[in-house]
Amino acid sequence: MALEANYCRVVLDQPGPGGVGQLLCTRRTRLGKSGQRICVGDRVGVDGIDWPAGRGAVASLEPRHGLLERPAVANVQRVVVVVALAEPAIDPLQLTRFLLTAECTGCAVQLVFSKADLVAAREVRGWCERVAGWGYSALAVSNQLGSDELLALRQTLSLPGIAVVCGPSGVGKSSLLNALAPDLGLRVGSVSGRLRRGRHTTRHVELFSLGPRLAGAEPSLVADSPGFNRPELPQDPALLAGLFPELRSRLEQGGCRYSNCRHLGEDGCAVGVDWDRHGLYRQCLAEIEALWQARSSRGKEAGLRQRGDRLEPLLDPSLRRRSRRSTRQHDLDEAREDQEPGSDQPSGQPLAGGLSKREG
Ligand SMILES: Nc1nc2c(ncn2[C@@H]2O[C@H](COP(=O)(O)OP(=O)(O)OP(=O)(O)O)[C@@H](O)[C@H]2O)c(=O)[nH]1
Ligand SMILES: [Mg+2]
Ligand SMILES: [Zn+2]
Repeated sequence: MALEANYCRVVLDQPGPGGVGQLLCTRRTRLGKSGQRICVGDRVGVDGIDWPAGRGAVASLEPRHGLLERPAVANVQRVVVVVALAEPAIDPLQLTRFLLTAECTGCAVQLVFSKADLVAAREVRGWCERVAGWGYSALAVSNQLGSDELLALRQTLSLPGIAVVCGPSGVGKSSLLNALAPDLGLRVGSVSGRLRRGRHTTRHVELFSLGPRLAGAEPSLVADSPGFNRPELPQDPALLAGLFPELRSRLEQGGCRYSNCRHLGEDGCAVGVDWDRHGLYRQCLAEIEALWQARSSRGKEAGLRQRGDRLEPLLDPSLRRRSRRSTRQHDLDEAREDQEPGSDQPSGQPLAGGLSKREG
């Protein structure tokens, strides 16, 4: 549920002796040694439990699906991106960067405009229409006005599974959760300065349960998270277009002439340049490509080459031969083709426990 200094707060599937429902746990060192980082949202195995003291130790980590990188939350089912219509004002590039981080998980993304009470209804409508063109059906809410939109958001957050609320500091993420569940009593801070930015009031990610937990049912949990201003972009330039819903739908309808099309107005591009976020897409692509090139030229100096988001040893072409692994795969394929039809093993299912759905 939360990471607090050196402790993990773990909620139990079934209450233990004496009705203990939560444990404060340390982490077994072998978890760290095997490179396993525990995130809020992970399902873990606990041992060494001292029931009266409510203490234990996290000993194992279950495979996860859907990891949101920042804020780091595992097993995410929905990402709610919140930006304020005013105080602080919307920055379309920053909003796009948050949306891209959310899209990287492959989960459902809900965009919320907060502080609707601070701007004219016309402006609210304008933004909702604009992002509809990006492929998002946004909810415009205010913590001061009870509204159908707030109820719709409550419904989205009450679905089973984990939802994460993220966005810049000061947009009212904690205020929104307080409006939906006053019992939470989350700390809220004022905005300050010329840009009316937040002051990083929420300091860590924490999961809360919305509504009563029904026996046997998957609980609906929502994470409040600390605001930050500049989400990282994905590393691989080839992934970028697929993270813009308005491009994704056009690319699915009919592809560009070249499979490595950058969608910057090339001949035979199915997308063209006549779309609202084209300038933002171009800007993001330039940033990712520059970092990609810097990484791969640094890699080349060190005798490495970029492959996916990994660096691997660069081989002199004259020395290149088929790797042992691909040789083995080739032999396996040949053996399989020799088998009688119908005697095939079922083909490999994608493994659970990959980083994020889209990467998996
Ligand atoms: N006018 C107006 N102010 C709001 C609304 N929601 C939040 N605020 C104010 O915005 C400020 C920031 O609210 P928080 O809920 O702390 O914002 P946050 O997004 O959780 O910020 P961090 O925890 O720093 O990431 C507070 O002064 C709130 O009172 C709203 O709907 N309308
Ligand atoms: Mg907050
Ligand atoms: Zn194209």
